Amino acid sequence: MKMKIAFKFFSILIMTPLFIFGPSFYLGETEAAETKSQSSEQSNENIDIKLFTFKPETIEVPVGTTVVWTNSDAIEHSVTNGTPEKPGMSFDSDFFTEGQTFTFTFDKPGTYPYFCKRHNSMRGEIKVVPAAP
Ligand SMILES: [Cu+2]
Repeated sequence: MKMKIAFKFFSILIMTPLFIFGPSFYLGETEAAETKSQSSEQSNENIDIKLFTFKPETIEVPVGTTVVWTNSDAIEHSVTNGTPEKPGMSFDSDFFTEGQTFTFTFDKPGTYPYFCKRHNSMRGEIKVVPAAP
């Protein structure tokens, strides 16, 4: 009988540190996961289309950024990848009018020139750089 009681106490002695340290281990993992999700958080950049101009014309963004173009002219424009001489394949909003927006998320680093299909002098450029570590 005495041996049985001693064994009970012994097992409590072993279990206690698990109860004390167990949760803190889990907390550590949770913090790491939160930090990771914060660093890969995606952001938005806004470009205004006004008076036949993309404003700003050139921006540099980290990969994963979503760019939102808003047409503020009372006339249709497009946001088309490439140049009038050599259209690209990445994106083409087609024509959209005042108050409407076009949204595109840049998932790969690179330089993305773009233009308006109706007004070929309207040009812009998105430079996508690798995300900060
Ligand atoms: Cu235009």
